[in-house]
Amino acid sequence: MDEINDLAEGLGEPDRAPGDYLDELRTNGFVVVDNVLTSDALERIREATYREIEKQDPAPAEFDDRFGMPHSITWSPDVCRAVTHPVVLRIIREYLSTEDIHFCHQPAMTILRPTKELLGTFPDSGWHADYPYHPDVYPEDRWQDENIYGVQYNICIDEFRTDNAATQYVPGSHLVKSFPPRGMNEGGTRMGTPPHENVEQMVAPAGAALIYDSRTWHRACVELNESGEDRLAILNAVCPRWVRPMVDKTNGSTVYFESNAESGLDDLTRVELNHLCHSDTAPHPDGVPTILEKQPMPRRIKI
Ligand SMILES: O=C(O)CCC(=O)C(=O)O
Repeated sequence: MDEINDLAEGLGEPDRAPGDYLDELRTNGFVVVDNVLTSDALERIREATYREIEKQDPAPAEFDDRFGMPHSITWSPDVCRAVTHPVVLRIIREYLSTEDIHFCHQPAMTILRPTKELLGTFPDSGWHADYPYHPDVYPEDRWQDENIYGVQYNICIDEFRTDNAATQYVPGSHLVKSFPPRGMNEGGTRMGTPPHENVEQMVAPAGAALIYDSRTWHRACVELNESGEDRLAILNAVCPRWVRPMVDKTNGSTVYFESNAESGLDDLTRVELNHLCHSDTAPHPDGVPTILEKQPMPRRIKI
């Protein structure tokens, strides 16, 4: 894999060669790419995020919640540079076996609040695979395909630790090629106890990126944020460009182009961001499964 020399402001150079990360992702379906953002960039992203949170009326919940602050590519040039990190994108393009990738929603700054009422509880549900491996988009019987149609690219703005709700996941579950079994979403998650005996957490330093195969079973575990502090992360669902977006991205694109955000970016970041966030969906190639428009889910009838 090619070495990458030019890094935009605020981007760090990962310690290992890109091919090492790719090998680990291919072996485990998950890899932590260290040093994607410098500590200065992290601090600027935190400050920009809290400026946005302060503008919210009504104010978001302070505890037991995880919410998104939209339009981060408009209010933070560091987010623009982070989501276009050339080493991470090279790894993802190789893993998805295509140069032509895009984001299936606009980069999502998420704030996971500390727990209060949920402390010590075991809430039901939350286990899922990521886009496009959703039951209403890519039905279960078609997952036997050997190709891979999505990875998640999450950037840790704060350290991900076991005591601040680092994402729970089941190592190797992408190889099962199906949704998490229903039992995983019933009766709460007790790590180490069936059916959650193999659950681990995606622990990583601040400034690292988590890349995982979208078929991986995983869960946001707000009840485990005992740290008393927020845990910030930027989430991205990355797919080949022929995979239709998860949501309508046009409002995000309009807000971005109507702002002055582009003028603060270097050319490489601007062009890559336009491609990932604002380009049209490519035509469906031959020989790939149909990724459906979101389907209404059948209502569960209790007998
Ligand atoms: O924020 C988290 O810990 C979970 C993220 C997640 O579920 C996702 O990216 O799909």
